[in-house]
Amino acid sequence: MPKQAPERDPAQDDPEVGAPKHAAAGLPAVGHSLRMANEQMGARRTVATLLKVNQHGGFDCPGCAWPEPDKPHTAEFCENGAKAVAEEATERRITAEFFAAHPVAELAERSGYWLGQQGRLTQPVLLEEGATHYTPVSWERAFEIVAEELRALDTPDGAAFYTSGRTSNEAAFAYQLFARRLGTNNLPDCSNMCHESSGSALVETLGVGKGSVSLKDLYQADLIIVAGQNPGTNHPRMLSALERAKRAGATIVSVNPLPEAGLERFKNPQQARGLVGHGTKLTDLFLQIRLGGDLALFRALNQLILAADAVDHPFVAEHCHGFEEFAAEAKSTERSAVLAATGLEWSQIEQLAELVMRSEKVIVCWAMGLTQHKHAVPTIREVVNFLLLRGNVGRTGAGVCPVRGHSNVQGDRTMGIFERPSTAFLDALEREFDFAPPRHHGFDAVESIRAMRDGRVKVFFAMGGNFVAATPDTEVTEAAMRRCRLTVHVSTKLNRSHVVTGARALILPTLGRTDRDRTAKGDQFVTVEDSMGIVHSSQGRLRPPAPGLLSETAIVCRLARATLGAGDQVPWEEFAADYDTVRERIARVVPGFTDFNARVRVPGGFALPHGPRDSRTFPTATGKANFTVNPLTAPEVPAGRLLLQTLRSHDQYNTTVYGLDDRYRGITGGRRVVLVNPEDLAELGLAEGAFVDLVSEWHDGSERRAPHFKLVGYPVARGGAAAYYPETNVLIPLDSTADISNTPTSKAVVIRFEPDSGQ
Ligand SMILES: Nc1nc2c(c(=O)[nH]1)N[C@H]1C(S)=C(S)[C@@H](COP(=O)(O)OP(=O)(O)OC[C@H]3O[C@@H](n4cnc5c(=O)[nH]c(N)nc54)[C@H](O)[C@@H]3O)O[C@H]1N2
Ligand SMILES: Nc1nc2c(c(=O)[nH]1)N[C@H]1C(S)=C(S)[C@@H](COP(=O)(O)OP(=O)(O)OC[C@H]3O[C@@H](n4cnc5c(=O)[nH]c(N)nc54)[C@H](O)[C@@H]3O)O[C@H]1N2
Ligand SMILES: [Mo]
Repeated sequence: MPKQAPERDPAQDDPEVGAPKHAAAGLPAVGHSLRMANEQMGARRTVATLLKVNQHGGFDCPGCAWPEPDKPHTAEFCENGAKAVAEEATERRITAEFFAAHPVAELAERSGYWLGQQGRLTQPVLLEEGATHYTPVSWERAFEIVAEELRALDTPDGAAFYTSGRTSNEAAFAYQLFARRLGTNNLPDCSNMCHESSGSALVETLGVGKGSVSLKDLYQADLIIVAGQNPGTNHPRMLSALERAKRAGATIVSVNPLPEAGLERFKNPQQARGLVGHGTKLTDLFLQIRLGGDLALFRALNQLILAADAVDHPFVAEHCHGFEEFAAEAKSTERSAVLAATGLEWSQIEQLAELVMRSEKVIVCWAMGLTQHKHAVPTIREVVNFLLLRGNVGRTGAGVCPVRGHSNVQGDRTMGIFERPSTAFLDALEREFDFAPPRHHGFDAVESIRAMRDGRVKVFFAMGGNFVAATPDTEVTEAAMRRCRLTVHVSTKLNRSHVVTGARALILPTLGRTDRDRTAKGDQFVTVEDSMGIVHSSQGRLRPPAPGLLSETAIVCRLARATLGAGDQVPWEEFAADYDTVRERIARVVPGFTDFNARVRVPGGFALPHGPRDSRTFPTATGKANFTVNPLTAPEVPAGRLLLQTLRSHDQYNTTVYGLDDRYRGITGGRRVVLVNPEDLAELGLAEGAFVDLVSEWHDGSERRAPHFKLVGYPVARGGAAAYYPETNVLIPLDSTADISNTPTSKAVVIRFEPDSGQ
């Protein structure tokens, strides 16, 4: 039997600190995942569900976007995938009685962990203006209310339509079409806080904002550099791929301010030797870089490659643009600036440069450690320079590998969830559906918050996610949300964003990945695109948590009909009943999806075309791969201050907290910890174990405070600190964003410590 949700709300947690681990997965991971799954789902459902994860004909794991191998293992899931599944397939339910018993004001006092533990949402609920409680509402009435509020707007740009990256291709396509039929490109998404910097840098330099490698490339690489990523926790199945690459002879380098257990050693839970042995040593060279030092590191590598004339001249001559300007800048790189920015020894950088020059085929993988900095876009552009120099793009075993987060975040963007859609995409939409889509750009996530704060956006609609907990400057964001006329959340589980509401609010419960989706036309499946551009199907088999629950696609289509009227030319009813009809339209609008319905039915799916990878064609402004000039910058931190990065613990999925432990880092029973190098603590005259407030400082003189964090001495690179998100989002100023991509600088906030205010 599944366990009941906890009564107590452990909001004021009391973390304990033990020794960090040096290997990831293995038997403890298996035990841990099964225990959590069992608590939420009970034994029978656990077995039935976990065996269907990532299998051909099964459902796509709602965890991360790491691709599935051609021949999946019987249990192609990982500890954290199992937790993501258990979170969704839980047997716990939120019913009308729950909302009757808990006023919204009380729910707003609860922790996100407690809200998430209450179970699956089972019926639409409405918070009327001035009301204290959510009460049940019919689907028809719910759609009417949204339609009423949308029609009452002076301009369609008074609404914002957010998407979190779990939404299927079919739902995403229908959703963006609805927003554009209405007349707005206000389609912010979680990507704005995530890999937007990667997209910005890659589109400019290579012409495609996606990774250029497949799993096969990883298996064949000579050298894999993993920079700014913690796969042991966030992409555990990537460790199997790294292990396989390693066995085939690859060298692995990790670049990180933290020694992350998963990158040190891996005990593959799918193999006997992984369960009982010492596991495979993964990292050959660990560069413990300072926060934000990566641009300097790659600049220095490029300088060394140029100095040794180890450049792939034929590739550069034939396929690249801007080499001379880039080379002149790179050659001028000052060693002292590199050492200050990276905190590394020059000999370590030389060692990596030698590895690079000995390797035919090089891949760079990265995630949030690179994308969430002020200079994230130039940093990633410099990574591209680095790969182009030696012809490491469009060659087997080589390329760029931005590792995506949410399981369909890449697909959502392919489907047009973007506030700055391309002209080609809008033209195709116009041709297919015979209307004039809005051409002016919409708001991204940060701009949407500003617009809500200033009263320009009055209706906020979210397709999944947890907007107020995932975005920066929590107090500002929550106040902005409260200024809305109407806030609507399509969700599987209760979260913070549902209890920080506009004048009116709706929660619309929906089916998740694991649930059976049956319409009048029979069982439906959806499709997703993984981090490597493979599109495949996903079909849940579990009985939905309640009768009458609608899929995301059905919700969008019914809302569109209610808002746009029966005369609208888009066949919304047909879309909602038969997803093949949505896929037919996608095939005609989105490049690479020809014959979509047939090809996606082939087990394993199909790969989307990728010019740079497939044929070294670069659809950029110059028609070539662009070298770029990226002046060397690094974060500036005043004396007595540290640079804080906000990251994930092992027991969370973004804003969803599964538990209060961070096993690999040796933290148990709490989340309000801040990891600091013991030498920095000594210099600041602070003791490990003491409680402090974190106070962030911003250019305009404003300060933000996160009270009551336990100081943990930890081997982080000097000058930096690390603490978990979302507790620390309150510290990140709304205007502190990356140049060009406008991504919040979640990995770079200047802080100081003050005595615990005990709040
Ligand atoms: N279990 C689980 N899986 C997840 C998620 C989850 O929350 N839980 N989230 C999903 C999502 S949406 C995403 S985007 C991904 C996130 O995956 P990650 O990017 O791995 O997530 P973070 O915890 O933010 O870790 C950032 C890593 O970068 C390092 N880092 C920070 N700053 C720097 C820097 O300046 N330079 C370098 N070189 N390294 C740096 C940190 O020490 C840390 O190891 O994971 C996805 N998968
Ligand atoms: N400080 C700081 N802030 C960050 C980050 C950071 O590293 N540091 N990382 C950023 C990143 S990389 C990301 S991607 C964002 C994440 O931002 P979001 O995507 O907005 O947040 P999640 O926590 O992933 O959303 C979880 C919620 O999604 C809902 N949900 C789950 N499954 C489904 C489903 O199938 N359908 C629907 N409709 N709803 C579902 C549940 O209600 C759950 O509570 O946060 C960003 N914020
Ligand atoms: Mo993400």
